[in-house]
Amino acid sequence: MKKTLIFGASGQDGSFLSEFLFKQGYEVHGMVRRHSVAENQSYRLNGIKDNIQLHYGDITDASNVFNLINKIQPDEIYNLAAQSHVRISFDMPGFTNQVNSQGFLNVLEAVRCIKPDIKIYQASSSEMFGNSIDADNYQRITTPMVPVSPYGCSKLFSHNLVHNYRNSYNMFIVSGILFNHESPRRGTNFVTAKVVNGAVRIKKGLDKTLSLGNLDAARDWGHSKDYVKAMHLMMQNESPKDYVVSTGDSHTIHELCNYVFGSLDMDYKDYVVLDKAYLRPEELNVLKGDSSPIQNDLGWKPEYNFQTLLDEMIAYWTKKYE
Ligand code: G4F
Repeated sequence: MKKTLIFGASGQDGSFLSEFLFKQGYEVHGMVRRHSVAENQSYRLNGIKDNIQLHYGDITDASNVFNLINKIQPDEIYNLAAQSHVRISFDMPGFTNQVNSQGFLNVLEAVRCIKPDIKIYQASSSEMFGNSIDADNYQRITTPMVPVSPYGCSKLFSHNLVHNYRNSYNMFIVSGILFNHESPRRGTNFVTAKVVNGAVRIKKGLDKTLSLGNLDAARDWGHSKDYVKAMHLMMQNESPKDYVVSTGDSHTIHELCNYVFGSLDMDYKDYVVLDKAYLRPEELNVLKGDSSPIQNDLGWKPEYNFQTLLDEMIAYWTKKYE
């Protein structure tokens, strides 16, 4: 039985990946941070709590990371631990860097010293591209990476470490450049879940308006369930290779609001108000990824599209308020 250790197991992706790997026959271990409200620590893992071994820890604690890897001796490590909110990274650049950059370095150093043949997946991000875009309006692995947020900069540091450690020590490390991916498990301070939750609350008479920031930005949104399968496929590749994971379909926040409010028989223009607090000092304007290499090489294909993803989220939040 293969053993896996997931850093960031209690997040959206960590919880879907835990379920997926357990079904694939893995012994699944997850590191979770201590939270003062115990229920908030691992509620996304409720569906798999009997089949995952959870360990308290924090990726910024090098000795903790070392001891855990040494104890478990996993075959595969997935690093999904992050301060993952781009706007908040402007408020907390130091913490973002500690978790997203130093944290990954702690994992790499521990693996290099303990068992360098452990395979490592690093959760990289389309935020690393910043406002670079190819002439055909897609971002791909060769598009220059010029991040526009402390979050993007911290992810680029770790993306570069993937290549540095792969080349220096012949380790199997892959970087998955994932575009935005959502689900009913998405936190409500990310725009898809915020819009869906907000629209449902307005429909139910619980709120009157929804405050948002920049409505002109465009994102390539996929489903987290599809994207964790891509992570696993990349780890089964013959040799380590980085891939872009995306749908290739991009929509503005206006279009997102239009679809969600429209599905609930409302016009978003009657309810959405602009609040400067949600604007970013520097914005990434358009994301649209070319995932043809992972589709051609590894046979990955997303099952969800923009509409089916949002339909699932709308159904989830509607039921939650019943
Ligand atoms: O949902 P978001 O906060 O996601 P963002 O910044 O694109 O980052 C997500 O995707 C990255 C991959 O590219 C991940 F690496 C990262 O961890 C995260 O998962 O914002 C999406 C867009 C932005 O342009 C933002 O300015 O929505 C715009 N927006 C407009 N009003 C808003 C709001 N975003 C949030 N969070 N809240 C608003 O009120």
